Amino acid sequence: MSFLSPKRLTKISKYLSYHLRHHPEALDLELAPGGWVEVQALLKAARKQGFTISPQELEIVVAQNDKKRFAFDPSHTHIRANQGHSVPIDLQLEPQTPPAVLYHGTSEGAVAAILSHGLQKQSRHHVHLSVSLEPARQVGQRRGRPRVFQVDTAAMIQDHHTFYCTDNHVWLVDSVPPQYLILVV
Ligand code: HQG
Repeated sequence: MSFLSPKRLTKISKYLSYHLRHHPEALDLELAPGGWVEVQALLKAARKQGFTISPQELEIVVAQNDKKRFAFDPSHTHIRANQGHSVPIDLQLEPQTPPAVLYHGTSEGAVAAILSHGLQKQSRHHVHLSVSLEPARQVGQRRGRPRVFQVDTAAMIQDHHTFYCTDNHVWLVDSVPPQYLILVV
């Protein structure tokens, strides 16, 4: 099997996001350091809950997911969400130097608060930033009229802020104070 319908891909992806990022306990799973769970344990727990995913389907979802949200370890015995967690886990990422600017997409309604207080991580582990404007615009339009901030990451690095990059090329930072932000869209 190498093809899944877009509907099935999305359904499995949402199921995995829910459990691997936010509610592993709903499947009686614990995330190991790095956010990893055993593939066999995940599939077994899902089946028990009435949501059967075949190992082949899981391989396809990891490979074809539109945002590369999930990853296997090299042996494909463990899986994790690359980012976006709300449960407390250490993703075991090394600090990295980002490009001189990054982008953050948000909704129109959040702009005033962001300009006063900066970008805060809310319920997730980090603030999410992208390397180009278009993905940020797409993130912003999930919640209404999109707005995009450009982040002066070069200045933030000079001021000793720490950045991480996930396997799917999302940049993460604890917060972005307002002085580093310019509204560009
Ligand atoms: C906003 C999805 C008021 C922030 C997406 C965002 C992304 C503030 C929201 C990924 C604020 C948090 C992450 C402040 C930040 N006052 N609002 N001071 N600071 N905000 O979902 O970045 O499909 O936690 O702008 O596509 O929207 O799940 O973060 O609007 O890639 O893989 O508070 O999640 O990817 O929302 O989205 P989120 P996000 P997935």
